[in-house]
Amino acid sequence: MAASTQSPPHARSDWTIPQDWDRYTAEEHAVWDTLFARQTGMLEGRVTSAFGRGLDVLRLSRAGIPNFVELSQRLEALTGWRVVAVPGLVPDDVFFEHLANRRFVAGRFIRRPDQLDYLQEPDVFHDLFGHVPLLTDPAFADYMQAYGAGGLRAQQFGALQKLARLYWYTVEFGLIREGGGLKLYGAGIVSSFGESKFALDDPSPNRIAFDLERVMRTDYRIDDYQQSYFVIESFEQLRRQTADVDFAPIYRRLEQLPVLAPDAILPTDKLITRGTMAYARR
Ligand code: HBI
Ligand code: FE
Repeated sequence: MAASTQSPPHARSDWTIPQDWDRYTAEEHAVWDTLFARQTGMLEGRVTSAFGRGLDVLRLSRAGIPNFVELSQRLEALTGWRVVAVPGLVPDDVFFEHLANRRFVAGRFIRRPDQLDYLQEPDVFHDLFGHVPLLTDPAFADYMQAYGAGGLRAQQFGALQKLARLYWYTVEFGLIREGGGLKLYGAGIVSSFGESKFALDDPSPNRIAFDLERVMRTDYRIDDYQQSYFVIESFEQLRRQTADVDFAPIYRRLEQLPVLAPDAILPTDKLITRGTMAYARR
């Protein structure tokens, strides 16, 4: 495997940096508190119960940006995961290597008060509030590790794009069926005020039952709300379909099939809601 890009001079060779928790300003902690209060309010009744349990057991709260060392102690006792700080986006192989070893990489910086709704790079609010609560769920925790291990292998098969689509439509933008309705679990949704309403309530997007190979064929948008969301039955389903599963035969099969547009609907899809695409076409 090709060696990844050299880490920046201020980072360690695995791209991690000290969080330097003492250096956050009062204004930065206040941004966390504002986002935390707004998002927990919005998510009431909309998010998977595993997320709320995660917030509770990790004692994530409206009391400033969490200290990664303290958070990691609680998390490690539950599922063996830790949280490490990185300067921003890291190369794919570095990212996968951390996940495969149960280390979740998180940005240390937080968005400015005038950027509460929009930012390009994942910040500490997206990474911690969005991703870390579900790492307390044993099945989801195993899925994330399997994803990292699978990523290292996908690079050898030239199948990174397929695996990235899986991450996008589950870890970042997934929905789950729970208690007779749909609930949110994807970190990109649960950390976004606008999308946490849109993904569940808006008539525009498709909501389709999750199918691993179907998802691996589906392109996605990174610059706007999704046109299709995929709905899992349980985190156990994700674990079962990825942990100790060899994706090589799947990648070979998918080579023969066309890539699907974000709004595509197949005759074989189990459609939960057919989207009007009104928002997407506006
Ligand atoms: N780096 N810090 C960080 N966070 C991510 O979510 C991330 C990354 N590097 C690569 C990456 N994600 C994705 O491209 C992979 O899922 C393919
Ligand atoms: Fe993310």
